[in-house]
Amino acid sequence: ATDEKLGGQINYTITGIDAGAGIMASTQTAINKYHLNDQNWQLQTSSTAAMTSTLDKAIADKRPIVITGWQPHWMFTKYPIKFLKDPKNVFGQAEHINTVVRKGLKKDMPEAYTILDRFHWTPKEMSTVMLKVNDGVEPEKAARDWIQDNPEKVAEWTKGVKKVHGTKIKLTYVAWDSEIASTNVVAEVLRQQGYQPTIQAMEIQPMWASVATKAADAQVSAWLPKTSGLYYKDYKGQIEDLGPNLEGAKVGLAVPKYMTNINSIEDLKT
Ligand code: PBE
Repeated sequence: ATDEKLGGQINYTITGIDAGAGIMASTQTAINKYHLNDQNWQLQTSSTAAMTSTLDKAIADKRPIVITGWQPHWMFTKYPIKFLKDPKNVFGQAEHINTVVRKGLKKDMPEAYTILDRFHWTPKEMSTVMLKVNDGVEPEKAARDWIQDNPEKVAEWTKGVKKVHGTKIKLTYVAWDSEIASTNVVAEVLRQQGYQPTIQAMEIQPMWASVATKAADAQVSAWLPKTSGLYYKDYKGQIEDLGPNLEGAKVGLAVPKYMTNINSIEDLKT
C-alpha cells in the first residue's frame, strides 16, 4: 500500500556490500545510534555489484531503497541518489584515502617509495578510470589510457625518479571500484618506471596484514579517518603511512532522490 511506512515497504532493510567493508561496521553503528534497531532495521550483506544491481532495479521501478553509499563511485554518476544527513556524525565528514607502505620500503626501493609518496589525485580523476572500468574496459587498459591522457599529472609523481630494471613490487588491494582504479594506475606507473608490479586483490583485513608483515610492499586503499579506522588503529605501529592520495571522499547511507521525505538517517524511523 502506498501509505505504508518506509520501513515496512522495504522490510526494514539497508542494502549493503561485503562484510569486511568499513561502511558496513559504520552502518551497524548507525543502526544502533539512531535506534533503528528498535524497529528491527537490518543491514544486508552482499557485494558492491549485488547492491548496485538491486539499486538499479529499484530505480527502474521507482521503488524506495536504502543503500550504503560512498564517493568517489560511479553510482552517484549513474543514478539520481543522495546521501542522507547524519546528525550524529556516525560516518564522519569528508574522508581521505591514504597510501600505506611496508616498513623498510624507503631504504629497499627508494624510487617506488618516492612515487608512492607523491601519488595524489582528485575524485574526478579517479572517477574517470572507474567509469571506464564500469563501461567494461579492462582495469589495466583503463589505467594505461588515463596515464596516456594525463602525462603532466603522472610527471608530478615521477619527475627526477631514476628508472629501475625489473625490480618486483607487490601491491595489495580490496576489489572495490575505487581501489581497482587507483591500484591499477599506480601499478602501471611503476611498470612504466621499470618495475615488475603484481597486484593482488584480497579481503580488507589480510590486505592490511600483508603490508604489516611485509608480504606486500604497499596499498593505496586506506579510507580514513573512519572507514578503515579500526584497521589503521590495529596496524599503525607496523606500517608506514604516506598520507592522503585522495581528498574529498565521503561515506554514508544513500537513497534515490525521489524519496523526497527521507533526507536524514533519522527519517528512516518515521
Ligand atoms: N568503501 C569503498 C570501502 C572503502 C572503499 C567505502 C566501500 C569501505 O571500507 O567501506
